[in-house]
Amino acid sequence: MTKTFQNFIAGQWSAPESGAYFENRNPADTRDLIGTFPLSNSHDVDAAVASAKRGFEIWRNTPAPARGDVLRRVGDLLTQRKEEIADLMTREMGKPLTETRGDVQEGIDTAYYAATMGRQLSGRTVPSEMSNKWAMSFRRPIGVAGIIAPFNFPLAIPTWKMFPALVCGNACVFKPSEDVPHTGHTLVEIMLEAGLPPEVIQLVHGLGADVGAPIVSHPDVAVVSFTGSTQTGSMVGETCGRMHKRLSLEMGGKNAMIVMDDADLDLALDGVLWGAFGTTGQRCTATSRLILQKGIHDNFLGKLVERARGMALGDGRKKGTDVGPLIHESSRAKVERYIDIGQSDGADLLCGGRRPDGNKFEHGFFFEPTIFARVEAGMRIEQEEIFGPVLSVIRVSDADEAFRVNNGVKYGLSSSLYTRDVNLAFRAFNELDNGITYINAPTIGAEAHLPFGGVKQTGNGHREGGWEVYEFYSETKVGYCDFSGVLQRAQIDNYLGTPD
Ligand code: UN1
Repeated sequence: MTKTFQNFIAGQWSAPESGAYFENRNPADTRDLIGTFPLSNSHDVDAAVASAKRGFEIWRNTPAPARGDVLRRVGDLLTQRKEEIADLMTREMGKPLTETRGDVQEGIDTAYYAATMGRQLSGRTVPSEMSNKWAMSFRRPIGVAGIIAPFNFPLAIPTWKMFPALVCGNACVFKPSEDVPHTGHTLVEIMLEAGLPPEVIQLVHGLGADVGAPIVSHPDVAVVSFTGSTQTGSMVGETCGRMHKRLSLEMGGKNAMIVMDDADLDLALDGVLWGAFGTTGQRCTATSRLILQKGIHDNFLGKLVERARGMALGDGRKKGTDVGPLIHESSRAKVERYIDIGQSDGADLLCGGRRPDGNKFEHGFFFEPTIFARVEAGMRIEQEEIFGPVLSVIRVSDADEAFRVNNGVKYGLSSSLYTRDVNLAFRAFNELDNGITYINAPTIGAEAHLPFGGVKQTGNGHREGGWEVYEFYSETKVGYCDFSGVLQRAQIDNYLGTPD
């Protein structure tokens, strides 16, 4: 019997207003139906936001260390259920169990970090210009936060967004990606079990146009956090700009790994395979460009193609699988369009570029790890985000050219440089236009307690993770207390330093 899941609105598991549901199927085998989930609409969003406003009133008055304690219990429950969650996540999303375990672990780390932040939401106390007067800043919660999450990190990314929002005292209206609703459901179940007051979290399943858009434009949603495509991010940004909402955007990437002639090539080889084909290339931090210095170009490329050909495609729940399926037929069709574009623009297809043969792949959205060589800076496969297992290799003469190529795209999430030259490594930190630069490690692998985000069209200046995100989810307030008992004018109105 197919299981039917519900929204969690106003403290109850409830059916959507429409009465309609969508199917959630396993991308490795679409015969496997995981369950049906609500196709919600703006009526459900309205009910969720109204309830979240009530939840906010309770939660904002709960001391931050106590809010942090709830997150600590969330971390404990995620730890207990790690294997089970990893399994259900692989079933609905496709990446191998080794990766979904990592995804859960990122959520656990984020929970424990958030728990400690409940005791560290600090402001500053500074001297006043006047005697017998205090001046200080502190942080207040904002209100109802709209949380719109992508499919590729079904657990970690919602936790990046919601845990800091909650520790700061906000209530959340959460829309998981319609591709991974089971993970979203499980996360909310755990948050409730950990003791989060029910109206502080609302779960609304459904499609972007029906649920995401009404969350973003709801006048009582004060702050929005969105991870997804740059195209959708622009729409979210327009609405939030018009309505003067606080907004954090995490969008596309076209991340490059640079390998210099002096690099440890075996290390770089392991790095690029993991960076390019891990999560089937569906990370915003994925390595989608490989910039090779001319001295090692041919040798490195030869070894890389051999290793890529040897990667095991398959069901992520089976032992030995290196690369799972893509999330959708439409994602695979997009990858295929880019294979055509790459070839007609004159790049050399060295391996992959096709669906794998064989019965075991018949019912899933599999695609072979693909490498294009002779890619020129400026080609579409070098500029545009493909979000699949496609790596474009560019040959360069020296570090200056490599850095120029790295910076010559509209995105700026992460970059990576393999070298033994410490001077060049520090130049890279300065000169590569990305939010994150790795030395001797691939473009993926951001840690939960450091700020995560990118420059240019990857983001809008905010960061997730680390200490910075706590500023995003809270408002600075300044308090002055004058205990002199007389009217003291501020320095600007009473300046002693200049003669009349
Ligand atoms: C993403 O790709 O959407 O850096 C997030 C990493 C992860 C997070 C990636 N920790 O690979």
